[in-house]
Amino acid sequence: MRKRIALIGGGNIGGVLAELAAYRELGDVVIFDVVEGLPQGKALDMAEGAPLVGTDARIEGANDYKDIAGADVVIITAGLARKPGMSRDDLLNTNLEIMKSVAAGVRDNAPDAFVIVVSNPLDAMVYTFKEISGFPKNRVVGMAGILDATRFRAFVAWELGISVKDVTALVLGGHGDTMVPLVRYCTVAGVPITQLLSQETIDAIVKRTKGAGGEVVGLLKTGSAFVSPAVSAMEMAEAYLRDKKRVFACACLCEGEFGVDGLYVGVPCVMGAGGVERILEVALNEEEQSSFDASVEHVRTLVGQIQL
Ligand code: TXD
Repeated sequence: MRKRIALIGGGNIGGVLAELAAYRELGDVVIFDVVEGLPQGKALDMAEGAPLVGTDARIEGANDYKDIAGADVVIITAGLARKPGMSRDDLLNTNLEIMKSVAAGVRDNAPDAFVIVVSNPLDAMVYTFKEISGFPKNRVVGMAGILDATRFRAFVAWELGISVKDVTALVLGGHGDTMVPLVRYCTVAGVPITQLLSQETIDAIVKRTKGAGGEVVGLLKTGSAFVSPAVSAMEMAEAYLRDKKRVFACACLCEGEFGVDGLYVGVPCVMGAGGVERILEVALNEEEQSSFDASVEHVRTLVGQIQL
């Protein structure tokens, strides 16, 4: 019996998610969107390509929440994306109203699902979903740090002319300009990058990582990054579906960890069949702690604007 993966939002990221999930045969896929025909058209197109890819996963489109019933995993990308000149926080008011309706729909139709929130502003949207759905904290997580760390890894690999597979990285805190790439914990096959790159180059990579989302928005002009976010969210979904005990930074509900209580913020966690199985509290030096605390305060201020 294949698992069932519901994608709430069938836009740029939702479409790539559907293709990844179905073509990797992670489960049967249902794409939900409010636009009539959009999820159905994308699903039909992908399903018609299945014979060449060799997947027997079912791919369906829906405009009614009853069609997500029984979903094991729900990935939420419903909401507006940035345009040039916008910050992620600028999306709060519009996407908050969307998330309220999405959270109710998922709560009422897929009450046992593991939920990955992608919509921006991420830390506020995942908090909103948790509050409205009432799902346990291990089954509600935000996709952010894994993407930011992946970008950091790519930039380091390109600079050194090495395989992207041999770079590891952690990016904590809020998903925005205050994110905290942990340079001290970034390695190339276990070798700290501080032994391989100058401080000037490292500083430039940190700066590019923080602005990476905006860099793509500025180039695309009509929307934001969608393939790397989709790949990142699918990595999380696969860790859950296949009980892989993966470790990456995600927006998790902290209840005392890292000195944070009652907020979703990017921290390292173990992800497996239990969802967010535990948060790994890594040691931060004074500078890292200060940057992390500042990022948490930014998230707290943003969440403080939410009227549920
Ligand atoms: O790292 C991260 N978390 C971010 C997240 C990385 C990149 C993009 N990030 C955010 O994801 C972005 O700022 C947006 O808030 C979401 C989705 O981005 P995407 O690029 O997929 O946006 P699209 O292409 O506009 O798709 C959004 C879809 C679109 O088809 C709408 O019709 C649909 O959402 N939508 C809804 N679906 C369900 N229910 C409701 N109410 C709804 N409203 C809009």
